[in-house]
Amino acid sequence: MPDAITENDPGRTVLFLNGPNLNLLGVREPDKYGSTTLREVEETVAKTLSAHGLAARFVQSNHEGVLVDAIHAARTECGAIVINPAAFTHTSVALRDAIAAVALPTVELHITNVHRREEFRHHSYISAVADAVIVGAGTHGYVLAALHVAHLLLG
Ligand code: CA2
Repeated sequence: MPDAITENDPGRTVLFLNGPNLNLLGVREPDKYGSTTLREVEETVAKTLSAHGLAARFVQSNHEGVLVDAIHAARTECGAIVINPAAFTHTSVALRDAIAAVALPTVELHITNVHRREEFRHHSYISAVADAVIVGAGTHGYVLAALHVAHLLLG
Protein backbone atom coordinates (compact mmCIF):
# COMPACT_ATOMS: atom_id res chain seq x y z
CA MET A 1 0.00 0.00 0.00
CA PRO A 2 1.28 3.51 -0.76
CA ASP A 3 1.86 5.90 2.15
CA ALA A 4 -1.02 8.16 3.18
CA ILE A 5 -1.47 10.89 0.59
CA THR A 6 -1.75 14.51 1.61
CA GLU A 7 -2.41 17.47 -0.67
CA ASN A 8 0.46 19.31 1.05
CA ASP A 9 3.07 16.85 -0.18
CA PRO A 10 4.13 18.95 -3.18
CA GLY A 11 6.16 16.32 -4.98
CA ARG A 12 3.22 13.91 -4.89
CA THR A 13 0.42 16.27 -5.90
CA VAL A 14 -0.52 16.65 -9.57
CA LEU A 15 -2.36 19.75 -10.77
CA PHE A 16 -5.09 18.94 -13.32
CA LEU A 17 -6.00 22.16 -15.05
CA ASN A 18 -8.97 22.53 -17.40
CA GLY A 19 -9.70 25.63 -19.44
CA PRO A 20 -12.79 27.37 -20.75
CA ASN A 21 -16.06 25.52 -21.31
CA LEU A 22 -14.74 22.19 -20.03
CA ASN A 23 -17.15 22.57 -17.09
CA LEU A 24 -19.75 21.56 -19.73
CA LEU A 25 -18.11 18.18 -20.31
CA GLY A 26 -20.71 15.41 -20.47
CA VAL A 27 -23.49 17.98 -20.41
CA ARG A 28 -23.32 19.60 -23.88
CA GLU A 29 -22.03 18.31 -27.28
CA PRO A 30 -21.59 14.65 -26.18
CA ASP A 31 -20.99 13.66 -29.82
CA LYS A 32 -17.77 15.70 -29.78
CA TYR A 33 -16.57 15.54 -26.18
CA GLY A 34 -18.26 12.39 -24.81
CA SER A 35 -20.89 11.88 -22.14
CA THR A 36 -18.58 11.67 -19.11
CA THR A 37 -18.80 14.70 -16.85
CA LEU A 38 -15.76 16.58 -15.59
CA ARG A 39 -16.61 15.43 -12.05
CA GLU A 40 -16.60 11.78 -13.23
CA VAL A 41 -13.28 12.28 -15.03
CA GLU A 42 -11.81 13.80 -11.87
CA GLU A 43 -13.00 10.87 -9.75
CA THR A 44 -11.36 8.37 -12.12
CA VAL A 45 -8.13 10.37 -12.24
CA ALA A 46 -8.02 10.64 -8.43
CA LYS A 47 -8.35 6.84 -8.15
CA THR A 48 -5.64 6.27 -10.77
CA LEU A 49 -3.22 8.62 -9.01
CA SER A 50 -4.06 7.27 -5.58
CA ALA A 51 -3.10 3.75 -6.74
CA HIS A 52 0.37 5.21 -7.34
CA GLY A 53 0.55 7.10 -4.06
CA LEU A 54 -0.16 10.44 -5.75
CA ALA A 55 -2.80 13.08 -5.04
CA ALA A 56 -4.69 15.36 -7.42
CA ARG A 57 -5.59 19.04 -7.34
CA PHE A 58 -8.33 19.92 -9.83
CA VAL A 59 -8.88 23.42 -11.18
CA GLN A 60 -11.26 24.36 -13.99
CA SER A 61 -11.68 27.98 -15.01
CA ASN A 62 -13.08 29.99 -17.88
CA HIS A 63 -10.63 32.80 -17.06
CA GLU A 64 -7.07 32.90 -18.34
CA GLY A 65 -5.66 34.73 -15.29
CA VAL A 66 -7.11 32.16 -12.90
CA LEU A 67 -5.33 29.42 -14.87
CA VAL A 68 -2.06 31.38 -14.80
CA ASP A 69 -2.41 31.82 -11.01
CA ALA A 70 -3.04 28.07 -10.56
CA ILE A 71 0.14 27.31 -12.54
CA HIS A 72 2.14 29.73 -10.38
CA ALA A 73 0.79 28.13 -7.18
CA ALA A 74 1.82 24.72 -8.53
CA ARG A 75 5.48 25.83 -8.54
CA THR A 76 5.74 25.24 -4.79
CA GLU A 77 2.65 23.09 -4.17
CA CYS A 78 2.65 20.42 -6.92
CA GLY A 79 5.08 18.03 -8.59
CA ALA A 80 3.58 18.04 -12.08
CA ILE A 81 0.89 19.60 -14.24
CA VAL A 82 -1.66 18.09 -16.64
CA ILE A 83 -3.39 20.79 -18.65
CA ASN A 84 -6.20 20.90 -21.16
CA PRO A 85 -6.03 24.60 -22.00
CA ALA A 86 -9.09 24.25 -24.28
CA ALA A 87 -9.44 27.30 -26.59
CA PHE A 88 -6.50 29.03 -24.84
CA THR A 89 -4.30 26.34 -26.44
CA HIS A 90 -4.49 28.28 -29.67
CA THR A 91 -4.21 31.81 -28.29
CA SER A 92 -2.38 32.04 -24.98
CA VAL A 93 1.22 33.17 -24.73
CA ALA A 94 0.46 33.87 -21.04
CA LEU A 95 -0.23 30.20 -20.28
CA ARG A 96 2.84 29.13 -22.24
CA ASP A 97 5.06 31.59 -20.35
CA ALA A 98 3.62 30.47 -16.99
CA ILE A 99 4.28 26.79 -17.76
CA ALA A 100 7.82 27.58 -18.92
CA ALA A 101 8.43 29.68 -15.79
CA VAL A 102 7.42 27.03 -13.25
CA ALA A 103 9.43 24.32 -15.05
CA LEU A 104 7.41 21.35 -13.72
CA PRO A 105 6.86 18.14 -15.69
CA THR A 106 3.85 19.05 -17.84
CA VAL A 107 1.45 17.03 -20.00
CA GLU A 108 -0.79 18.84 -22.49
CA LEU A 109 -3.99 17.00 -23.24
CA HIS A 110 -6.87 17.33 -25.71
CA ILE A 111 -9.96 15.18 -25.69
CA THR A 112 -10.41 15.45 -29.44
CA ASN A 113 -7.85 14.93 -32.18
CA VAL A 114 -7.23 18.61 -32.82
CA HIS A 115 -5.26 17.76 -35.99
CA ARG A 116 -8.41 16.34 -37.57
CA ARG A 117 -10.33 19.52 -36.83
CA GLU A 118 -10.25 23.09 -38.13
CA GLU A 119 -6.87 24.52 -39.20
CA PHE A 120 -6.83 27.04 -36.32
CA ARG A 121 -6.77 24.13 -33.84
CA HIS A 122 -3.60 22.64 -35.37
CA HIS A 123 -1.28 25.11 -33.66
CA SER A 124 -0.70 24.98 -29.92
CA TYR A 125 1.21 27.64 -27.99
CA ILE A 126 1.58 25.07 -25.22
CA SER A 127 3.12 22.03 -26.94
CA ALA A 128 6.64 23.48 -27.13
CA VAL A 129 6.76 23.80 -23.32
CA ALA A 130 5.05 20.45 -22.57
CA ASP A 131 6.92 17.21 -21.94
CA ALA A 132 4.18 15.14 -23.58
CA VAL A 133 1.04 15.78 -25.61
CA ILE A 134 -1.99 13.48 -25.65
CA VAL A 135 -4.69 14.10 -28.25
CA GLY A 136 -7.76 12.26 -29.49
CA ALA A 137 -8.13 9.62 -26.75
CA GLY A 138 -11.38 11.11 -25.48
CA THR A 139 -11.72 11.64 -21.75
CA HIS A 140 -9.64 8.46 -21.28
CA GLY A 141 -6.75 10.77 -22.17
CA TYR A 142 -6.91 12.15 -18.62
CA VAL A 143 -6.18 8.66 -17.24
CA LEU A 144 -3.34 8.23 -19.75
CA ALA A 145 -1.95 11.57 -18.62
CA ALA A 146 -2.19 10.52 -14.94
CA LEU A 147 -0.30 7.31 -15.70
CA HIS A 148 2.37 9.18 -17.64
CA VAL A 149 2.84 11.65 -14.78
CA ALA A 150 3.17 8.73 -12.35
CA HIS A 151 5.88 7.36 -14.65
CA LEU A 152 7.65 10.74 -14.80
CA LEU A 153 7.53 11.28 -11.03
CA LEU A 154 8.09 7.74 -9.78
CA GLY A 155 9.96 6.04 -12.63
O1 CA2 B 1 -10.16 18.56 -27.60
C1 CA2 B 1 -9.97 19.29 -26.62
O2 CA2 B 1 -9.85 18.84 -25.48
C2 CA2 B 1 -9.97 20.81 -26.79
O3 CA2 B 1 -8.98 21.34 -25.91
C3 CA2 B 1 -11.36 21.28 -26.39
C4 CA2 B 1 -11.55 22.79 -26.59
C5 CA2 B 1 -11.14 23.21 -27.99
O4 CA2 B 1 -11.21 24.62 -28.11
C6 CA2 B 1 -9.73 22.75 -28.34
O5 CA2 B 1 -9.45 23.12 -29.68
C7 CA2 B 1 -9.62 21.24 -28.21
C8 CA2 B 1 -13.02 23.15 -26.36
C9 CA2 B 1 -13.51 22.79 -24.99
C10 CA2 B 1 -14.99 22.95 -24.96
O6 CA2 B 1 -15.53 22.02 -24.05
C11 CA2 B 1 -16.84 21.72 -24.16
C12 CA2 B 1 -17.26 20.57 -23.50
C13 CA2 B 1 -18.56 20.18 -23.60
C14 CA2 B 1 -19.46 20.93 -24.32
C15 CA2 B 1 -19.06 22.08 -24.97
C16 CA2 B 1 -17.74 22.49 -24.87
